Amino acid sequence: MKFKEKIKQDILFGSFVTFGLADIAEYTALLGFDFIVIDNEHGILNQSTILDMVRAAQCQGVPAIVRCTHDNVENIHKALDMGAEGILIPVINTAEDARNIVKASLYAPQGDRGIAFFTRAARYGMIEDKNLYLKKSNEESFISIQVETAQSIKNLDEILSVEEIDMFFIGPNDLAASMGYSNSDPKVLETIKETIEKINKVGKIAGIFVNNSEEAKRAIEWGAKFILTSITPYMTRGAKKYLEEVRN
Ligand code: 3PY
Ligand code: MG
Repeated sequence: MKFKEKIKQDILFGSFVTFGLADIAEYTALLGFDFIVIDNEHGILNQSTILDMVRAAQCQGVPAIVRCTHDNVENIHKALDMGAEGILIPVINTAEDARNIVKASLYAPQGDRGIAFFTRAARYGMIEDKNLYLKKSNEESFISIQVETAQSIKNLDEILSVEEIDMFFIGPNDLAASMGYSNSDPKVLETIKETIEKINKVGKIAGIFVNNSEEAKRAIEWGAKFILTSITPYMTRGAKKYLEEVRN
C-alpha cells in the first residue's frame, strides 16, 4: 500500500535522517521505523546523496520523504523525480505558500511540475504508459507542509483549505520560538493541541516532531498520526550512558 494511503489508516512512526549517508538511511529503515524523512532543510546533503538515501530506505521496504526548503521548487522536483514517496516543506505561512508547493509537486492540470520520463521515478523511461505515470504520480505523491510559526497558526483555516495537501506537520521548535516561549510553555502546548484538533476536524492528517516516547504518546492522544523523531538523541543517550557506566 502506498504511504499516502497507509497514513490515512495507521499511526506511523518515522525518523529524520540528518547524516548524509545511505548507510544511515538504511540503518534507520532496518531499525523498524515506518518511514524516514531525509532532512535537506538543515542538512548539508547533495542531491546524489539524497538519491542514495532514498534508494537505501526503499530497498528495505521503508518509504522515504525528503524535507526540502520552502523556497526552492527545484529541490521538490528533484526529490519526486528521484522516486521519493513524498516531500515535507517547512515554514509555510499562508495558503498561497501552500498552493505554490502543490503547484510544484503535481503535474498539470493541478500543477506545473516539469515532465521527464528518464527519471528514477519513471523507471528511467521504462514505464509503459506515460499518461498513467503522470496520473499515478499526482495521485500517489505525499505532499506535506509544516505549520510552525505564529503566522501559520493565525492563517491555519486558510492553509487547511488547500485540498491537495496530505499532511500538516507541526514543528514545535520553530513554533515555540516564533511565539516567543520555550517548547514546554503551556501556551505552546495548548496551541499544538488546538492545531492538531483543527487539522483533524477538516479530515486531514496531523504530524509532529517529538523528542521522546512521552511526547509521542501525548501527540497521539491529541490526534497526531505522523509521528516523527530523530535517532540522533537516542544514539547520544545510549553511547553516553555506556561511557558513564564503563568509566565509573
Ligand atoms: C521544528 O521543530 O521546528 C521542526 O521543524 C521539526 O523538528
Ligand atoms: Mg522547523
